Amino acid sequence: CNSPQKTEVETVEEKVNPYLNSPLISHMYTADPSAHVFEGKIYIYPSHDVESDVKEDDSGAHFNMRDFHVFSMDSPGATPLDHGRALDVDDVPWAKRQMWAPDAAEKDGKYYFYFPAKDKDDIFRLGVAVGDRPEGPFKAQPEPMKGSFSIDPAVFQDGNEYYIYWGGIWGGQLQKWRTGKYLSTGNLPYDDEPADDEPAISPVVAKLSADMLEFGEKPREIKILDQDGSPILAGDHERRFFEAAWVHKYNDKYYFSYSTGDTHNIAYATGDSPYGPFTYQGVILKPVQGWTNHHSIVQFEGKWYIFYHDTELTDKTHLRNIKMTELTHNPDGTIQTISPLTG
Ligand code: FUB
Repeated sequence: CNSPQKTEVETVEEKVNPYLNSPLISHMYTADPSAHVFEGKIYIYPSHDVESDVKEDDSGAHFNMRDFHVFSMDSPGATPLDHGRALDVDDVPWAKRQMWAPDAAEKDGKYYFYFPAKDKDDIFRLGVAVGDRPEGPFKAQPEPMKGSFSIDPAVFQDGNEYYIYWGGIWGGQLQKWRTGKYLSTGNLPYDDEPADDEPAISPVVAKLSADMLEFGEKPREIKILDQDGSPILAGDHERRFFEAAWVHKYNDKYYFSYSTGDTHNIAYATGDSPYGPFTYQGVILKPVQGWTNHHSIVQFEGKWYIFYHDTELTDKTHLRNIKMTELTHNPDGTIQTISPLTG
């Protein structure tokens, strides 16, 4: 409709918060969107949420996903194209269940798809699958990445180097690896956390091997520090790392962003190296509808965007829908906070 009144309203809305609050995909449930620009388009690698008969619990067993679809968008605001199933749990020899938040990277014209899943012993591992196109299909490696554990892999390319970040506490099992081996002392997902006055559990980073299929070095813990240089503590639930690691670079600074889990924020910390340490700066995205909060940040044609999810379509915490909105870096390098529930 070309009526002058409608045009005026649309212009105002666009200036305030373009795209915010519209599910990008509604023919299936999607979450944990990792977005990248490949071949001049935005490609989105989300989880594919499904209903299943597994009962809800604090370890997230009801997030019982089986496969992945890849989506592409010509530009922000366009309807994403569903490229169909890119990988199924039945095609991953080592994986049993819970195909959680994935990511992807491109190197020398090949595409590498990284995903967590529980192995036959119900321990989360990270897998890689390889394809010739950004949308897949991807062929999984027969074994998980050597020495891998926990969830939510995210790959960041810095020049010719590729870094993989990962980890998630509670259902993501990161706290069970504190000794270097999987050690579970109780049945509750929070049983193996440090005491409140100890440093919080660290997310992990490793450079990828040249063939992109394994860690290229010993994984390192990432330090997230307070402004005074002291570590964020395990009891500081408003600020400590929970899951959903993501890294982007802006004006030569590295931004490590993550979910605070049970306080539902996407927080961020900045540093001078992809390995950290990172100093806590604040909140990028306040809680969304639904328990989980998980995002990615990408630059497209000069503007920055955050992809995230909520439960607008279902109001069920395990049946989510992805969204996107613009993200603004202030002149001093801080990021403007987005409040999805209040606009
Ligand atoms: O989608 C399953 C899990 O929920 C992800 O791995 C977490 O980051 C949370 O979003």
